[in-house]
Amino acid sequence: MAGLLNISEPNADSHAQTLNHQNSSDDFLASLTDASQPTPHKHSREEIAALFDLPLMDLLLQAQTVHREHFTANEVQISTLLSIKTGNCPEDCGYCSQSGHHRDTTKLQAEKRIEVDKVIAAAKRAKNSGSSRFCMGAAWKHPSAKDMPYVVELIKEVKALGLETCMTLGMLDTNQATQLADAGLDYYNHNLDTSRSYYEQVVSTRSYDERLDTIDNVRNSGINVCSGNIVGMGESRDDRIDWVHELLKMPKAPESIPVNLLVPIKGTPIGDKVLAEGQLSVLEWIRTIAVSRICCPTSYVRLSAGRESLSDSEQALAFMAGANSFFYGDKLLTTGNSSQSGDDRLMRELGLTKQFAAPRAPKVLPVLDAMSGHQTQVVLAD
Ligand code: SAM
Ligand code: DTB
Ligand code: SF4
Repeated sequence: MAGLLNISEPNADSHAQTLNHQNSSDDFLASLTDASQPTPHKHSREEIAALFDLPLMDLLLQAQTVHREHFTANEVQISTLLSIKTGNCPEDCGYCSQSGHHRDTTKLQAEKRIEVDKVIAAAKRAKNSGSSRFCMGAAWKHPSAKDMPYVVELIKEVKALGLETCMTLGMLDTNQATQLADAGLDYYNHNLDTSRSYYEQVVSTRSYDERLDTIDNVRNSGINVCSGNIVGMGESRDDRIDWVHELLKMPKAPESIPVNLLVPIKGTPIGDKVLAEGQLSVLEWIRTIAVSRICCPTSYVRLSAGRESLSDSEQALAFMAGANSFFYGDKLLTTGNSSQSGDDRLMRELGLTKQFAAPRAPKVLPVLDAMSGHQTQVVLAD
């Protein structure tokens, strides 16, 4: 039965669908968007694999159609990144320029925490350039007790500019997640990066379950979850399928899914291997975006690291695949990004418009007690 795939539909009465590559994209799409289904369709691993196997144009068509059912077409959310503490990270992530384990070979210049004023100045520039979200990243295993007042202050100050806030600071316990939520943090980025089975080829200083625990703590605190991957680290398609499946095993798919294309950094174990052996086809990254879009229809899917090396046409295909967010600004954390002027031109050529910021209110608000003249705090209900 060449060209035929069996796709089981777990939410329906055990009926199996047969998907013909040639002509049944519409039927399959209808099954994904059927309004009679009470809960969003959770794809099985077999279904995810079948999506990856589709002819590219069928996959892109489905992804773009699903995208338009849930989002305003041609509108993109844009975020600007800033590294607030760079390098000397105790973790040994094999792709990362910031790991202290690779510092002799990457020669990355480590930097201490950036002062609050400098972060605010960068956030103002991001806002003036049209970004709706400001993402702050720190090369920590986890924030220490003395880092918490600093990051809480950053969240409050950046929100006061009318920007959405995102942070990525490594592992968080429940108490830390609550503190960030109370300050009004909108998103927390914590990537699974790859499948559970490939994870040990990528990092040895922490476990996949520790990663999932932090994601749970973030979700339970009420902060939106941002969790994505890296494509092109030498993982197989099965690993990419397993990664999508992990997102669907969560109680709720992440609200934001950054799909990074590996930036191979000289001096990192994975970067050196990929530079020697060759990079994965960009089309496989585009497939991963499309499958993420179809399986997580209400999540923002973000073009993340790796855009600098891509042509306009490759990026256009990624938007066709359902991506609706990207990092804006000339720098990511330690590596370059597509230039802002180049991105403005590309958005004009593609007819894309920027989404406005919608930051959530902080849960804890400072108020002045009129009787005593002292500042106090009120905790807002959810
Ligand atoms: N230390 C925090 C952590 O690991 O969660 C936050 C910063 S870390 C740099 C954020 C993410 O950037 C990583 O999880 C990884 O997915 C991505 N990243 C880092 N280096 C990359 C590279 N060379 N190419 C592509 N993505 C990369
Ligand atoms: C994510 O998934 N990608 C961004 C953001 N989250 C923090 C980081 C990309 C980093 C790329 C390598 C660098 O600039 O160091
Ligand atoms: Fe540290 Fe994050 Fe880089 Fe891993 S990815 S080495 S945790 S900064």
